[in-house]
Amino acid sequence: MKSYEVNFDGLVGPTHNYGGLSYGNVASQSNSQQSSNPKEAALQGLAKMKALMDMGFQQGVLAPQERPDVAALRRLGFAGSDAQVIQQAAKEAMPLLVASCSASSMWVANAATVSPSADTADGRVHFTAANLNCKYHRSIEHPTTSRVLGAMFADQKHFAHHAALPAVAQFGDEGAANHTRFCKAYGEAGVEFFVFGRSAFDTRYPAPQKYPARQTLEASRAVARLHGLKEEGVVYAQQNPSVIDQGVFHNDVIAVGNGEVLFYHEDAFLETDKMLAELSSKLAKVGGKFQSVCVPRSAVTVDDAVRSYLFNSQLLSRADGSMLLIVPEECRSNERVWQYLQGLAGSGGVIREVKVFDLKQSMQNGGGPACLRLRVALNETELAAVNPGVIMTAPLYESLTQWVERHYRDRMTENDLADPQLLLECRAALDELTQILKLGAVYPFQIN
Ligand code: SUG
Repeated sequence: MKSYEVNFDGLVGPTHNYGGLSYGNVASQSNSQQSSNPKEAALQGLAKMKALMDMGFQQGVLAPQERPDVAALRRLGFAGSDAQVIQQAAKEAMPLLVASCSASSMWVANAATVSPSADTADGRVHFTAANLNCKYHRSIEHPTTSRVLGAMFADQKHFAHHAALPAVAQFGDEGAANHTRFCKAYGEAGVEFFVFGRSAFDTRYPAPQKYPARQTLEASRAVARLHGLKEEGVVYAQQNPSVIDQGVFHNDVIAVGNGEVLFYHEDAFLETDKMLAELSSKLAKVGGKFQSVCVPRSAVTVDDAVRSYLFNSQLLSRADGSMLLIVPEECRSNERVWQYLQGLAGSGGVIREVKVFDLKQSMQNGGGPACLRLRVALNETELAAVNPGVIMTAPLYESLTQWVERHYRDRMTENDLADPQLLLECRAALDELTQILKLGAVYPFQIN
């Protein structure tokens, strides 16, 4: 049976803004308070989805969340009408209003961890929504994420959904951003690679000194258990704490994998040789031949990687077995990175082509091409069971583009977030979106 990797990209929501909310994420911190352009952000994302679809890849779309999250503000004690809740928060606790307005759900690599049916004990595709509990503005995403994923992958014969892990830092879980799957073919059993930043219960593991390690070993192990993964199909590795301290807040900022290939920076992991050997032997047991492409620090520094998002790229398999790397424009503007990429594509190795996309609006908050997509490996039968409303087609691209043009503002600053009119605009837009994507009622304003 045919199988595919389907990339579901997060549609950027209408409140996209630079709130400076993510300590440890260099771009988020350094662009704090700049004015943003939500319309341009959404159109940049849609252009990437369209381009991948046009190249023949399977492409889907994941809806944004309801923001401002008035219900979240009410849970923090703000009361009255919706407009009063927003105005009171703006007056008394602007950072909480900003957090409740973040469009951070666009980075759907953090929406969930997904295990394809070939790896799981019950032969279904398993999803665990990420609790994202390191940052308040992200910790409020998972209830809606679960409803949206449930509406996209509704058929229980093929899809199993798990609620987010317990909402404490000891089970900090950032979803697929710290998870990669290696396989010979998408429909065959593979090796799932979980990368954690620290252990919550075992003091033998080192931890970063400056910035938080968002993913714990205990969270990764819990996800593997929930998904029914076999020990011989799983590898755990620790992120190098010193790169977290240099701004590598997720593993997908320093490594990316696809098929039998891991593309990574020399400084990305601890005990790299042991990890590579385990990946290689476990992949060999399921018939695969592991290959790694290491980028040496002499060619590209960790700082270059963080600034350019070289590794936050999409590594995609082409029909002839070679691979294509989708990188952000920032890679072309970094001389060392661009020189490295030219050499890589021309070296006769597995990565033959590099394509550049302008995702500046998202990049300025620390979200590159890979952050914007959630990968779901599906066989033909499973793909046919996905809600067809969320699969990208030329007509869907047209209607989403027009929807953005109709509903989005082209400028947003902190002051705009306090405008109660923004809430009405967003709700009107999202109500229409659920009809376009045929999701049913998924937002708090639609179900309460
Ligand atoms: O969680 N930025 C996101 C970026 C997530 C990128 N995802 C992956 N690497 N997979 C984060 O730090 C910034 C929001 C703000 O500051 O307004 C933010 O949430």
